[in-house]
Amino acid sequence: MSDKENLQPDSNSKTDQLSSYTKDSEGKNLTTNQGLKVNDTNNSLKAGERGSTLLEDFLLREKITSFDHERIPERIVHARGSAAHGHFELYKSIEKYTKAGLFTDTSKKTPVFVRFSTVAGSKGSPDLARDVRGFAVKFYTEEGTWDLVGNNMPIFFIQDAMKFPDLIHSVKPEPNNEIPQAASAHDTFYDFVSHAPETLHNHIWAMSDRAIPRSYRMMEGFGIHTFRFINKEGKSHFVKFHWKPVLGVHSVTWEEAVKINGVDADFHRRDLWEAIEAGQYPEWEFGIQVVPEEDEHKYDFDLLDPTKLIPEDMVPVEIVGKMTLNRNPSNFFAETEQVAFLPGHIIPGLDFTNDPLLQGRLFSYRDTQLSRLGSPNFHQIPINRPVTPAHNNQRDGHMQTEIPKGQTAYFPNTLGGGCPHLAKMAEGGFTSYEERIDAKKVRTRSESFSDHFSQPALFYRSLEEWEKKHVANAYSFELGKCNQKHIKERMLWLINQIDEDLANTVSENLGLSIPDDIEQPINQSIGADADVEKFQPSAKKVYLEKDKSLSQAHTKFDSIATRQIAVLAANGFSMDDFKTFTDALEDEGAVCKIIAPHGGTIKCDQDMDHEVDAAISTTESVLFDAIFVPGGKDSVDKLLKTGKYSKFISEAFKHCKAIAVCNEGEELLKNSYIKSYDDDKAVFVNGKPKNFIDAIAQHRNWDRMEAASDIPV
Ligand code: HDE
Repeated sequence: MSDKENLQPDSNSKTDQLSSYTKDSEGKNLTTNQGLKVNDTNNSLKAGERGSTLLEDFLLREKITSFDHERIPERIVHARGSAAHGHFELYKSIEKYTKAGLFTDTSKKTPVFVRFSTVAGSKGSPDLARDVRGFAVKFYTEEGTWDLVGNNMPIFFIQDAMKFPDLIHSVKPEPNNEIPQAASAHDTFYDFVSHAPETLHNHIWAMSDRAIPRSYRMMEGFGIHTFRFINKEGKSHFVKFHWKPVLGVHSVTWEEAVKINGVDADFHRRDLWEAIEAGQYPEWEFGIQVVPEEDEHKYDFDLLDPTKLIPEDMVPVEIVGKMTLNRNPSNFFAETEQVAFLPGHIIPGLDFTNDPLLQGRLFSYRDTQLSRLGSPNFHQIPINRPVTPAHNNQRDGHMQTEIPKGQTAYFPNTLGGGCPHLAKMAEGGFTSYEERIDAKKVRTRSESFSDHFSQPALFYRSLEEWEKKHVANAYSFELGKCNQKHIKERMLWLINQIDEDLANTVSENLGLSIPDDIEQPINQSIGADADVEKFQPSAKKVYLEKDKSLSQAHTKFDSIATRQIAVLAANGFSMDDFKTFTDALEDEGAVCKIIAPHGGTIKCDQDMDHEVDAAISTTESVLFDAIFVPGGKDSVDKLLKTGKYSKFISEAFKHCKAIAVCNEGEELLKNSYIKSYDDDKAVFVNGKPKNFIDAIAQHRNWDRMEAASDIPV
């Protein structure tokens, strides 16, 4: 602990608390950990100029020992992540459902720390892997810390925590050769998936565009499990939690994802960091789906089954608040790496349900912090400290940093005045919801969990044609990467249960036929002596034709804020064109970047210098949302001489992005691989900035997808 950082204008109880732990070395001497001022940190102590190093060298030993031990185990899942600070605000009290302070007092701003992640890859893996994204939120409330540890998909792969190690072992790199990194497209994963039909729902989401978000700022978050809200009267309601991004839900294409991973493996991390640094704070609205206890058995699916969502058309999401992320961490390791999320961290007004996946998580997360952070005192690490004081009789352990005073460390006591004393419920004391239980102890799965096909089929039916095509391509890619024919055939059979057209397309791409006479896939989620027939997947049901919320075609398309626009220009570009477009784009919050043949500066036709944001050799089309080419003969002639500009613009067209060109700028379009753009609704030749802006807000012109597919870049 040392010098106080200046409090920032957006400070809150958590950032104030953190500031007392931050240190700043500006203007300070270099010292040892004991505060001894160091005169030379470049040379070790030696027996003569060319002699051996002395054991006595305590400066060398301290420096090297610290270095030798600076790594901690990476998270076993969700190792790759990025995080930010912010706050949560409540729009309206929902005290009819919950007594939690953050949901009843609209004047409160609750500090949050949010970590986004991929699941399968290691800490250094690329951001654009096809994968589920973690969406973990730590609310530092006045009643204690609440961790909502969710994902960007509303369901999970498995129904029981007992299968989690199997699922993860199958998707991680194969144990004999540690291949492939951050990829599900391999035999062991599909061996598992094809034998565990409960995975199919989350799996089809992972094959959709949701698994390759454009930005962390443009993806939804879900608590997944059904939780309980408890109100002041002690009444319980079932609840599912949702985060809806204010910028809408948008993704890149698989082909872009593959390229982005090569060009900028930190694409999502950088995007989050830069948006916050630029003051373009990411925001999500917080929504709840509430189901009264009496309706627990009303649905065609079991609310306790984490492989099922509640369609929003059946139970609408009620928006009740908003989260804003407005501060980047000061230190990646201290905050983003050491933050410890535990689904078991809840507060009065919330409780768990018997979802068997959630129940297992309540054990796993505390346990994993012990090996990751090394001590049961991980809650004392600054980022993990609650903003309310913690008092109890837990003591000692590795790296204890607190000094509890007094003679007693037990309860009840008289010697310590009975302190710390218990809290009555009226004082905010937590009590578990008194759920009635009258059951046999059994190791089994509920039969109400056996419907594995209805919801993947609902998801697929709800998609637009372009989204369906992406799903078919993803299945074809992933299974195409598998070596074992019997695994691919099993998968084809299962996909066929979801949708026949989808299975036909994939089977054609794989060059395999869909087996109709394979042995019924035995659901292996049962014990060796269980009745096999009883546990087979039940027949597909259609209780809803489509649910709009499942398709990204129905998200928000009303903003171009934070969108990255590449301005292709060289010396002599038209300042009038440039100003007309970039002023309009920047007024709407877009970020325009000049991509020139070289770094430094370029001159416009009015002889003014303009800072270049990137030389063409250092950047790629896939990093941008749209392209603008101002006119100016000299400029365009230069661009035409560099082949990469043609690739740049062709690629943007292929990926269905908006393109605007002015005057001579059209030559770039004519000299690209684009065959025809006359009728394209997102290509503008001497068009109006307003129309270009509207097209960027649409994210992509998917109508172009087929026509652009033959572009060879
Ligand atoms: Fe996790 N999960 N998980 N998980 N999970 C971890 O905890 C685990 C599950 C999720 O940014 C680990 O601190 C089990 C569902 C996120 O730090 C570990 C089961 C959901 C993060 C763990 C699940 C998640 C984790 C690894 C099945 C969405 C990253 C490191 C019973 C609702 C949090 C750690 C962060 C991390 C176990 C299933 C989301 C090993 C046993 C379902 C976002 O404890």
